[in-house]
Amino acid sequence: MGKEKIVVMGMGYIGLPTATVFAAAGFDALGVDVKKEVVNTINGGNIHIVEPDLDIAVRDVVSKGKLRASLSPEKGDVFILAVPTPFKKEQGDAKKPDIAYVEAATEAICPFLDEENLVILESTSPVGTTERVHEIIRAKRPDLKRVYVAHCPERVLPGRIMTELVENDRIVGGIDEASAQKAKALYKSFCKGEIITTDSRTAEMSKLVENSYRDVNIAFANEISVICEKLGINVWELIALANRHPRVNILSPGPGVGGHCIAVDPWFIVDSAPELAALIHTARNVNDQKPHWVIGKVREAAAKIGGKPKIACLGLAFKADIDDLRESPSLEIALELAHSGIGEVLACEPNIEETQIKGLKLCGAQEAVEKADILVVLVDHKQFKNIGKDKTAGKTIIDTRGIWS
Ligand code: SAJ
Repeated sequence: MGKEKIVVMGMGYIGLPTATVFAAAGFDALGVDVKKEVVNTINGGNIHIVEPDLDIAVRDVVSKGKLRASLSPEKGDVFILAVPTPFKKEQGDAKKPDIAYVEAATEAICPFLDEENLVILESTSPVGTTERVHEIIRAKRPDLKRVYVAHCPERVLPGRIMTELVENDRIVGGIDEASAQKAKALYKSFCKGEIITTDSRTAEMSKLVENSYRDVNIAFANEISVICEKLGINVWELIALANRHPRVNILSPGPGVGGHCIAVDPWFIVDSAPELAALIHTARNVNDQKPHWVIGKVREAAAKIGGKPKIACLGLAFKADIDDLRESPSLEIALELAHSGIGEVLACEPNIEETQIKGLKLCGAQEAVEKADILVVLVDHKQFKNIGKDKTAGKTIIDTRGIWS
């Protein structure tokens, strides 16, 4: 495939790095976003998200004129949809996927499509969404005889995006064989991993299953941790021992599951086969319950101490050594404790420079640990691992990540 023009819809955690690696591979990339400030930031050679090495790569391709950002699409050879696929904010137990952004982005590119263009859906999507993209294109552009459509789900880990984009294997699912092959040839331009082709529904399900597999296994660890607490067993020692078995590999319990992927994607499977997805559904509920269990533990500890104890919430991000607060159970716990009035919350997030988050005043780790009566470890940030036992002596410790256990 020659060096063509690529239009990427959505300049978020996936769209921007993807447009950037294509631009670095020699393509002319246009990044489209609905937010003017995002477009301006990128055109200035800067980035609006925190991700190692992305800033250097963006500055480079923007300065060479290989990546531009715009509020609206243009004609191109390849169109990549990298927009959010959240669930609907409805009350109730099970949650429904919301593919409105995918539909809107597809409609937005339709006027710019030409014969033989390739359209790729990268957003994590419920099974059937790629076919829906194809349907919209056919309805809006009946004049086009041949447009190739494929799904190529992203699988990169936040914090390692620039490495994993290039090195991970990729699954490419076409609405037909020719679409899959065309998409495979495209990703070969920068992807060092193996590119495996299938149909679009299998590719969609594969991505959902990968994240659900992790969710179910974390739920197992979380359930074990709650049972161990009741039985007076140190769960971290227990897991280390059980993992000595050659075919056992229990993951780590925590305060709950956060981020925008693992806590969301399993619902897409539950929604598509509610009566068949009992395990996946239960795992979601187990992980969603864990923050409430942690809050209960803090309440018990506070009641034992009496009065209004000082409670240090160590870490607010959804996982270690990042600044991402999306769907973070740690932030949920800290906010709930602050609102409950059971004590004074000293919240601490070393990866964030702001002094306040959602009304929660932030302080340094040292100050929080020194002043607090109760230390709640919510994230296993490296800064907390180094806090010595002498600093925590005599305090009540609720260590949800096992860094001091
Ligand atoms: N967590 C635990 N215990 C563990 C592992 C994780 O409690 O043993 C928690 C974390 O603290 C965090 C959440 O789970 O709150 C998710 O963290 P993660 O590091 O497992 O995954 P994400 O959400 O950062 O990225 C995942 C990855 N998927 C898989 O590993 C199967 C990534 O490869 C995907 O590309 C990404 O979701 C995505 O975009 O879908």
